[in-house]
Amino acid sequence: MMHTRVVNRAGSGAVALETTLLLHGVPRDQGPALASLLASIVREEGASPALVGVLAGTPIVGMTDDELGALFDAPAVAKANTSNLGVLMHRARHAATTVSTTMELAAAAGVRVFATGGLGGVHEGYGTNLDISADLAAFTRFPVAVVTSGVKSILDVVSTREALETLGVPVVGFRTDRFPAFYLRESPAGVDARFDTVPELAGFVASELARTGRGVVVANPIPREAEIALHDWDLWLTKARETASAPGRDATPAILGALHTLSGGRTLHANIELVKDNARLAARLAAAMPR
Ligand code: PSU
Ligand code: MN
Repeated sequence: MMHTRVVNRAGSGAVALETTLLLHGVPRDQGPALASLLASIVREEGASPALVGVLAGTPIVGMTDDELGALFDAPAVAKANTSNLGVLMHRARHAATTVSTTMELAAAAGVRVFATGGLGGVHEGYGTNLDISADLAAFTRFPVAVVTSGVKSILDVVSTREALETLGVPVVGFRTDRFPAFYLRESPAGVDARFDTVPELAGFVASELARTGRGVVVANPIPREAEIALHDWDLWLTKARETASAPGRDATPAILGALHTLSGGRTLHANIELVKDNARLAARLAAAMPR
């Protein structure tokens, strides 16, 4: 039973957007501009953007520019997944929402479509501890379609795909048969089904959300012209793993940050291009969804 009360400013045909990507995924000074860019892309496609975050303990679906500004002005903004969201609300803290909590709050507001960059997942087990993102389990609980460029290539992509299968999460590809890996268009893993048109995708997503009350992964590969070459990627990832390591919730932001520096901004450019493309597809999906 769900009782999360949210300030709900979502319009019809809303597309949820997350705040962790903006506050912890790109350099701080680029977050506000990226937020307005994503919002304008969503509007261009005839849908309405709903930025999700937590302001002084209050979850908001459809943050205003001022509310987002307050998050950017705050000295430290926690990263909320489904495990710590309740405590952050209870303590009246600011928080940025990840995929799992953006899904949770979007579902509470009746928003069915959400655009992100890449899902969290199963981290590489290179001699360290088990680390599996709360993003995966969120799909078993919240009826939201998440448009994503697959899972971040910093993860064990094939194991993450297997974990989604174990959890019974439908993974569909938009114009692809392969499960994408964020900076890379393809991975060795596949999808459950391929959809080539937005109306067909919208028809499936609407009926699947209603049928199961659970989420759907809509995998949308990074645009070809923004893809990172495999050779560069391997080199940067090896170096990033040597320089950046952080425990728990800090792991993903630390390694993304290191990659952006090591690659001279090329991974950041790719990240922004894939998020823009996901916002565009999510908006087209939301606009085409039957009620
Ligand atoms: N997509 C991006 N950049 C990001 C994220 C997604 O392009 O920073 C965030 C999402 O909020 C996702 C989180 O939920 O990374 C995963 O964090 P973790 O591995 O700690 O679960
Ligand atoms: Mn983790």
